[in-house]
Amino acid sequence: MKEYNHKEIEERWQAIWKESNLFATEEDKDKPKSYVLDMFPYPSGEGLHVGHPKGYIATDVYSRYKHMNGYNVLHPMGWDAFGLPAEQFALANKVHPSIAVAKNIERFKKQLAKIGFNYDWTREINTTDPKFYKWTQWIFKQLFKAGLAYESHEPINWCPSCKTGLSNEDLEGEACERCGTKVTKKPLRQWVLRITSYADRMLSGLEKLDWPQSIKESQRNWIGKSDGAEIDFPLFGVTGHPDPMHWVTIFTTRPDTLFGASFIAISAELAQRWITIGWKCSDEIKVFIETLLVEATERAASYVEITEKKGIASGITAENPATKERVPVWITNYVLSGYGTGAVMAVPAHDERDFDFAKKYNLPIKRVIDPIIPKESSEAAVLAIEPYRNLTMPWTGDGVMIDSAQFNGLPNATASIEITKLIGAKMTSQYKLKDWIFARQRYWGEPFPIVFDESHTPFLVADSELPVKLPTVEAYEPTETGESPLANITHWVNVYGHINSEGEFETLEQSDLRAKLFTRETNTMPQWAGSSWYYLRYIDPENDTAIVDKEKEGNWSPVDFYVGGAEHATRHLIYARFWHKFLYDIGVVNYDEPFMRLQNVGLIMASDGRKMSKRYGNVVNPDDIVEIFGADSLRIYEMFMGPFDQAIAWSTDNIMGARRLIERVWKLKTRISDDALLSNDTEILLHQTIKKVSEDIETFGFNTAIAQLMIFVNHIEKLERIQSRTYETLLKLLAPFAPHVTQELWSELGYKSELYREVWPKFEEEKTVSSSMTIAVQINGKLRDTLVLNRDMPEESVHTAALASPIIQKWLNGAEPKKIIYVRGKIISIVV
Ligand code: ANZ
Repeated sequence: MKEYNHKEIEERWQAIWKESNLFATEEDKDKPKSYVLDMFPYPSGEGLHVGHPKGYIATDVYSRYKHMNGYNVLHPMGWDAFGLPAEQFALANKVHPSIAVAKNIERFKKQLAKIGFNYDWTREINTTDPKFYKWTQWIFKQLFKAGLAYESHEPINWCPSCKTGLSNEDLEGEACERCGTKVTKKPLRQWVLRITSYADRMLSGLEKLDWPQSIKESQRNWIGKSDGAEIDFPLFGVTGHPDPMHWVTIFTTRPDTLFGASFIAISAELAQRWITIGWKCSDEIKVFIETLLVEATERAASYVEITEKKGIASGITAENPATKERVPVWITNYVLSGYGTGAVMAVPAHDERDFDFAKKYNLPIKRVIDPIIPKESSEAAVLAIEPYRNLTMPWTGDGVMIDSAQFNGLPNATASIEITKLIGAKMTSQYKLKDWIFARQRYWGEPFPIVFDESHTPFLVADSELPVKLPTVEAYEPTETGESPLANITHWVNVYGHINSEGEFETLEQSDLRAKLFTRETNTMPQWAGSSWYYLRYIDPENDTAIVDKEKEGNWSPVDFYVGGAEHATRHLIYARFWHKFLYDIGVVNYDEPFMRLQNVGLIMASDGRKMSKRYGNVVNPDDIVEIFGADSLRIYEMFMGPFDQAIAWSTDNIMGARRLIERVWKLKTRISDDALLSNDTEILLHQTIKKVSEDIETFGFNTAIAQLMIFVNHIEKLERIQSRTYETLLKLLAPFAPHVTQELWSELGYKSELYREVWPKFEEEKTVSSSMTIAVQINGKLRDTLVLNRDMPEESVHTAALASPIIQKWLNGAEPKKIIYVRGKIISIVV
């Protein structure tokens, strides 16, 4: 028998498949579709390690399975190649980023090719290709036209090491997510996208998505919606002329505590604004406000929390709309200016921050909610409530209303609604989500389709001039100042042109009488831009007139199954959903969510338990594994390692297990025969195996699918002859996992066809359950024999069968049974 030579087999079939274009996407109108997508990689200079392909193998198995089940499959691949990592690699290696990227892509592709993926490479995309980023720029234009892109000069996160501004999503705590440097705040001119306009729809849209709960929860927390009310408190004693302010609006999530509000706390920024509109306060207050503002800036720059709450009474009072009582307005450092209205009704009895502040400045603390003590509570439980009752601690939980006029006795949740109604407060929501800082002061990104006139008014560049290409330059180091390196490239920055009838910029010859000087926007887009819509481009990668043809989009979208790292829970997956919803609103796409089902890939750790990284010298290169063990072994091993979404350490030893499974299947081919009979138990196990493998691939339970295949191989290995149909079914079931060796064996059986185009085996539910039962036979309490009988056999026949057994007859030795007890389906006990 020929030896299993993985190298020869894999290289040969890969060449055949490439030549015959086997994996070209089919668009057969009569078939259902399955769009299976990997999070596309950033082609790093380090190449792939064995952890990278885990997700790709999974989508490959899944999409092959779908194909064999009669689906049109779209399974594409591309490159997310803009951004800091590529630029830093290029700087370190003194090559231009475009050259580095091209090289790295070539290397990645070679590595991927060896693993035998069914990618349709004719649809490959690259975010740095001008033909691609033309459409990224086009989307920015639509956002701008819709009023969703605006310029801002607010202080933003600045990484002193990467020398660029960053969005909140780019931080890990207070540090730059890329390099770990603590970020500072720096005022910079920025483009910002109004992602907050989509906050509500991004929340409600989560409901219909088949995503891991943990990812949905991360998104909910990131969006951070708080429902509450805005309540106006009329102001008194505001000095200044003409009357500067008549009321202050506070945001609260707890209208139920209104009767317990004992002062109003406002931010220094709001106090400052009051001064600007005419409030005449004392110099002491002015100085205090100044101090708070300076401290706030310092804190923001170094990301420290407030250590000590501080405040000053403003001399103004505010009237509680429910009680008509007047309470003092304090200017404090603990109310944030960027959240809610920058003003709070302080309820020290029920809020910790207000409590601390009230204690420090001796302000009244008024309880309005009493904790509920269940009747049968222990003495200890009753005692535990004491500190809340005697005002040594704030009670922040639920309870029953007290000292709140007509609301007394109500549960506080009910009171919340009733009190809001009573005073006619406006129900509103606040979000933690901030608008998306959408500009980077770096070279390697998409240029903006924006020019400015001499008064710094921005104009969109006309579609006919897209893409605005990134100029090829020698030096592209970032600057200290926060100015993009593009700013120094004067021949690119300065452009002559005019504003056409549509209000957009078009270039003209300098000599043209209509031509005026404009300057290009020199920031570039963040690395998340291209990945926010790339999946649409695979559907129609060559389209020159639209980002995607809407009918084609309708045929393939949404992505049915998206697989990638859990670290994208809030960044990429928030941004892409935002853009997609916007594209839906402007009629570019047919459905308002991009990714219906999402699955996280668990990391493959190095055998030392750490992350695989060149830094630690613990990287395993898939090329080596493919060389020694074969791609099919690598594929089976990675799918068998453990539950798909869990992090598991690599073990080169364990790959032998996968290899052995293949070798055993390989050897079985000598035992197949056309006229071998299919025994009952083999048939049952076969149907069970088809069922289990199918269901497990659907649910990404690959490890248990392979375990089932192993059980099946164990079983048929014991047979002298294997029915060829059975062996063929085994090959089909194994094909998505080990496409090369199964194809080889398939063709050795004489088939000219591709297994990829074969029909996935079907199981019959009735045949997955055994029709027999195993009965233990005891004589006087001792096990003497076991019988395999038909499951439906009546009790009498079971008796007869037991007594007829030669072994039992021997043990009975002619004795007459006194009693026979039968426990259905289990045991028959004979007493003599
Ligand atoms: C009265 C009150 C009573 C409150 C009570 C809480 C408990 P989340 O859930 O994070 O949205 N708040 C409102 N704006 C603020 C600001 N700019 N800076 C600091 N605190 C602010 O928190 C909402 C609550 O935080 C609001 O509800 C308000 O205090 C405070 F027993 O109003 B509450």
